[in-house]
Amino acid sequence: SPFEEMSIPLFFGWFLLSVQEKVKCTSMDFLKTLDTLEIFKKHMTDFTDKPENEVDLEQYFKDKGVLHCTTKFCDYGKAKGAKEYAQNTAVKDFYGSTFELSLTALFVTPRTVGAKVSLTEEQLLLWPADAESSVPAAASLPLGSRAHITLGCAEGVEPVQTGLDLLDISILQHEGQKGEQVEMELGQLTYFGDGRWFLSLTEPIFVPACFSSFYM
Ligand code: 2AM
Repeated sequence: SPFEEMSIPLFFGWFLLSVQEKVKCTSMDFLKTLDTLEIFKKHMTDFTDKPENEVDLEQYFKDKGVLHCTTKFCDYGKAKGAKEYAQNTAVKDFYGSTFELSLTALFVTPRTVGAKVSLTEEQLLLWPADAESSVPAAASLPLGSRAHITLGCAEGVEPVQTGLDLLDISILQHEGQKGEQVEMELGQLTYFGDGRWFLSLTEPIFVPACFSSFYM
């Protein structure tokens, strides 16, 4: 019935608790530093066709609201596998539970800025089996490789792009590409070409998050 359809949310995911502002500040600080680095300025044309101007990454990316790590995009039941996911035992058992997410990297592309989330074995129980393999080039990556928090999107870019950008970078890392590397205070920054920047955090950022769903 149409009423059953309505009980499936837009998406399931982990919603950050109490640390929303702290993580947003960390992201802003990273962007503020990144766009002042010589190595970034050298590759600035990835972000602007007017290289005589400076790029202000804090302005370039727009806030996308409440910080979360999507597990399953359900589109109110219309997405492939949505009903099966909503009925999964782990999903039902863990609904409303609090977890600790480990943010292990920050990444930037001309489209998105995000944080990579490294999932534990238990957290992987909530991860859909096809999250990576639905992107053919990413099918050989380990389960959970797409897990991320969208921190911002460029004008006109939808947040679904953040996970695709992370997969794109992860494929290069999986192939053993080294990129151009520089040290930053928070860890090692790598430039992979085409505006793709990846900061591997020396100390992961641990954040409390509630497994729940979003309807509106
Ligand atoms: P995000 O997980 O990268 O932030 C609502 O649109 C939420 O669902 C956003 O958080 C968004 O991206 C995610 N989302 C939208 N479409 C998606 C899709 N096709 N696959 C996976 N996640 C999607």
